[in-house]
Amino acid sequence: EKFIPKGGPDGGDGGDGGSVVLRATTALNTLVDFRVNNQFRATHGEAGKSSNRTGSSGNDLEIRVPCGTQIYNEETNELIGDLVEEGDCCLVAKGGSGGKGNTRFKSGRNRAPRKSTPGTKGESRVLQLELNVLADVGLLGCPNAGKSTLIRSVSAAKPKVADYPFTTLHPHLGVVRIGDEKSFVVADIPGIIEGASQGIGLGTEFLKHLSRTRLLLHIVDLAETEFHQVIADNIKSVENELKSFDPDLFCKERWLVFNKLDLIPKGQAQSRIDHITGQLQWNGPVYAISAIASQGTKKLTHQVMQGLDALD
Ligand SMILES: Nc1nc2c(ncn2[C@@H]2O[C@H](COP(=O)(O)OP(=O)(O)OP(=O)(O)O)[C@@H](O)[C@H]2O)c(=O)[nH]1
Ligand SMILES: [Mg+2]
Repeated sequence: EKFIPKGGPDGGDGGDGGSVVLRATTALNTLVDFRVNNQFRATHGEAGKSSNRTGSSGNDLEIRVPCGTQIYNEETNELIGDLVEEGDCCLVAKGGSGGKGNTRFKSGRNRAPRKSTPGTKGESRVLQLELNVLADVGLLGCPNAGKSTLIRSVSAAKPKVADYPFTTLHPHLGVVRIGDEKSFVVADIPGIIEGASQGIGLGTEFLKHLSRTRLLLHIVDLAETEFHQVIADNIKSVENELKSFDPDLFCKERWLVFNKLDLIPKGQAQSRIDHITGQLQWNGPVYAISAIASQGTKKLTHQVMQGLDALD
């Protein structure tokens, strides 16, 4: 120690390195920022100082991610975090601990130890982030059934709508407001077809986005054909894809929503629906709407809100 005659060792401990933490926030809803900026490092701990002062610790680095982000260890594919709600966080790389200064090694015998131990290295990890859509209600159905048209008509979301199948390529979310106080979130996913679980069409990749919803609206184009059996079979094949993708999803509360009512000659809609549901032996809720004309959509969204409240 300087200036103190026969002063002993006075090297303080090194500070701990900062850790890297991911935290969920509702302020973000995509992971696109990580395409550009995807390497992060918390600050180092400072070296220990003289007069037995401990070096200051590094600051933790907090990275904000959207709610619904799942964090995987890229090497092992192990799920290491699942950030669902605002504020949920996950420590993904722990900072190293500071080394011990030479003061620690002072003893009766050794008054001037040269010894100190170095700090440990902080962890470094390669992660894969996946965003699972968090919605209350999922729209499900064949391509071209009118799912995107429905979400456009009941929310501010504006996914592409077009007169050809597989228009929607990515899930979209829309917030449906009921009165001033209530709302729910709907997810529009790409249509699925028979064989999707074997990779036909866009596959079932998107069905996983429905796994956390509480209610599924199965949208059906009632005007696709006059043949009830064909429509019933299409509904069945969507059900089969659901079942083979995930039996839990199949058991989830699901309502049938017949769409494109505006294209059905007056007075025929109910008997068509009765035939189809009869063929399916369907006992669940049934709605008939025209997404494009916003006919029946208000009733549907109000019932959905009530249904969600009841499921809570
Ligand atoms: N007449 C009529 N046409 C509709 C109605 N709803 C949707 N359509 C039309 O049906 C076509 C397909 O609608 P989309 O909303 O893109 O269907 P989708 O289910 O999202 O289709 P994918 O994204 O391919 O799965 C478009 O041409 C829509 O304008 C409706 O209520 N009445
Ligand atoms: Mg669509």
